[in-house]
Amino acid sequence: MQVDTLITNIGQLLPMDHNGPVKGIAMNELTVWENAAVGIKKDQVVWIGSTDETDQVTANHVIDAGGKLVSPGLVEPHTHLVFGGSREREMALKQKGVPYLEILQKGGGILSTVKATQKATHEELVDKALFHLDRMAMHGITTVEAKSGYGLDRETERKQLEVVKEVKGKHPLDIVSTFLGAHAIPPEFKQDPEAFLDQMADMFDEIKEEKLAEFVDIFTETGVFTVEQSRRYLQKAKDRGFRVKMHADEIDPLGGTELAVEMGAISGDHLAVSSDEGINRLANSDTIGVILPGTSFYLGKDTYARARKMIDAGAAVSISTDFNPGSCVTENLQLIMSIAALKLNMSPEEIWHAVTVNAAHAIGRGDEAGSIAIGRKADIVIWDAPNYMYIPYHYGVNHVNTVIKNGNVLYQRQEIR
Ligand code: IZC
Ligand code: ZN
Repeated sequence: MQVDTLITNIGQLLPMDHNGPVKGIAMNELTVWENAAVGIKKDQVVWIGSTDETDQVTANHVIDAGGKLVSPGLVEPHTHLVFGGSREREMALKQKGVPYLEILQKGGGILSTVKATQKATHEELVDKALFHLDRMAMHGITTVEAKSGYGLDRETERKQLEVVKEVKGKHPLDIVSTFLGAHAIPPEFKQDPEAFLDQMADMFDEIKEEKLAEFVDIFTETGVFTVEQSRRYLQKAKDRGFRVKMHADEIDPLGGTELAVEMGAISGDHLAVSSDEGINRLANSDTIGVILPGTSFYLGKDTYARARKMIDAGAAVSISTDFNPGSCVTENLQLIMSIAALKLNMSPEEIWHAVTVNAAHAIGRGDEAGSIAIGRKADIVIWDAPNYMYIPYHYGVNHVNTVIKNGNVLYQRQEIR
């Protein structure tokens, strides 16, 4: 067989080839092929075999993986990619013990990013998003979900969604757009959050027609939107043909996990304080639990999502950075893999399912991203690691050696000596 690129001498290959999200104890069963090789033609994987069988393949270009680990490109299912400004000045408040929701109530937090995003030009936001996407790519991510939600008015929410659309055309990573107009209550609507939600829901039709977003999301939280408000808003989104997501049970246990399941959400995200009942319902549903343990860590909390209970009960779990300027300021999903090992007690096998196949299903990309399989897009990472357990183990640094996106080398670690 003739291929464009052949990756040979792969120490461990993680194909992650599944027909759907991987649930419950199956998350702990990881298929690993040793001494493997992968052939790529144009943007697709066309051949997978043993390094000993590569005489069957003629390649224009050979990459010797040198016995390293090779995985699918990581899938990042929850980011607030497009925003103006930054919030480093709030770190001192957090150190004094001022809670996240109190900072928000006083007009800081999300609302301070909203002001900066309203002020920023389209071009500034595009440049900033491209910068963060480059950094995600360098850390092994090849597909990213991106939310709006720092506009909280029609014009700025549109601006954010249009930035995502432009960035999609400019950046090699695949980007999946989510409308999070319901991210906070703007001060002018403090007395009437329902009217604000109506205004955001009035944007659904144009967003659908112009294909500006695939998913609709809401922040269901104390001082933000109630479960009842969220139910009504998400039902409207579903009636307009959107699949829905939720920021559920991040800080206060309001029953957001139960609502995500009730609404048939593609994912319920955060779930840091889900109830037992919420976890049971999640486990018996098709909703994927996207856990963001970096936010618990970054907000200085002792409470982490009960991932063990979720997986043991049978749920499909994914993990994500939640990259945003307030509650988790990192593009490094590998760091989150370590936090998942240390604070969620997830096994390395579970963690790899969480950042590939399950993350892809959480953003409706289960058919194209998150696996290495014949006929699939060639989104592949070669890691400076001897095995899959090594990535969560050696924490806080970038282990990427090479990122291949759509069959082409997108990033390669540079030698400095
Ligand atoms: O900007 O603080 N939780 N939304 C809900 C966030 C965190 C992002 C932010
Ligand atoms: Zn979020």
